[in-house]
Amino acid sequence: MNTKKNYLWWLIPVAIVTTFFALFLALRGPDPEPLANNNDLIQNDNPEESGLENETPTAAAEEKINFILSDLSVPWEIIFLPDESILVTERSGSLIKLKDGIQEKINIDEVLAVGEGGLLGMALHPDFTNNNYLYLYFTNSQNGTPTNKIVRYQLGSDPFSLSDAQEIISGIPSSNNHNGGRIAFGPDQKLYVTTGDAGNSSEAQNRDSLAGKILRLNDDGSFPEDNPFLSAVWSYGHRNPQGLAWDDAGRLWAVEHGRSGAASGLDEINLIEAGKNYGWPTIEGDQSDANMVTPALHSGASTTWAPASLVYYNNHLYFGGLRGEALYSVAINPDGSLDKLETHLKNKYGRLRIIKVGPDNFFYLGTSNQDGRGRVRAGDDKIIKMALDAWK
Ligand SMILES: [Ca+2]
Repeated sequence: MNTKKNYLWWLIPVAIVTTFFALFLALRGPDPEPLANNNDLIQNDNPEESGLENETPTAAAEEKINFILSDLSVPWEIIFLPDESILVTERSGSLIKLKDGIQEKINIDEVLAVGEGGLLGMALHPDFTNNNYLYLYFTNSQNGTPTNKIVRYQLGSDPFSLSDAQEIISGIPSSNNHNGGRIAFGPDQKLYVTTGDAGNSSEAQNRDSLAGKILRLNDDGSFPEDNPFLSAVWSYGHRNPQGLAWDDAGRLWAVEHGRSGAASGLDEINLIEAGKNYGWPTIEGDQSDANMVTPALHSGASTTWAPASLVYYNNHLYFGGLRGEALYSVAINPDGSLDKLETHLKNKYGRLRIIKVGPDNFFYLGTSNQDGRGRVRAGDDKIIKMALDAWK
């Protein structure tokens, strides 16, 4: 009898603690929103720290999404440095570095940001680890005329700096619209460059003009001897290509904006081969010509993707759509043809310009809602880091 009584006495403090704990839980309310649902400037960039690696495939997709940068002005390109920092260009002329949650910024005074021009593409030299060469494509004023050029810099990390500016190519026609601007080193270690027709469509057919082309350069800006026309031109007849990617078979793919304005649509994905004519402005859509290449895939006359980037990953091409406000993907068939186009994240983040796959196997997307054509959302523009299956 005594033993039982002692036991009950011992239970009283336990009951009090339990009651207080229950009251505490009730008063505290639900758990705070996960990181992915707010737009704080810097969020947890590390999948281990953010717990992403512990998520099962059935976990809410939102938890696989982090906004790693926000309040940007038209981010145009993202690249990943060997030291795990991330560089972002803003069209207005700044280069941003993000490392361990810390942002640093360089303003490039020479940049002339008008219309679709400004600081656009960016690439690392294939031997960046040894030479620290960073290539930037931007619009500037040459004797009062807006012109696009590529400048190679030595990138310093401590302090974050650009030095030893070396002009690689200049005189690429610019105008309010159609400035091209994507640059990338290919598997052949050559620098490929997309240029727009700068609003003068006939120049795309003029092989002596740098407008409406895909160019191929040596790393110092000279043209390789095996280019098809003894010039920088690799392919021509382009309207405004803005995405370049190589697949595992070494084939070069490019996306370009089709006709715009009242008659929109007819955006293109092309398989790019040396010396070929991609038709603008002579043929569009399914039209053909003996000496011109019809696109591997196009959007049709009534749909506009406004494809603004391109990346190859796991046998698929992915590209961001501005007016389409979506991320698009298409599988490459074994015969090299393209499968059916798929649309993801439609209207979720607005206009999507950049898509990249990081060395961490996450997608990095950049919005473009501050470019004067979109509906600006809280925190725009943003860089969104996303697990590869986040939208599924
Ligand atoms: Ca074409």
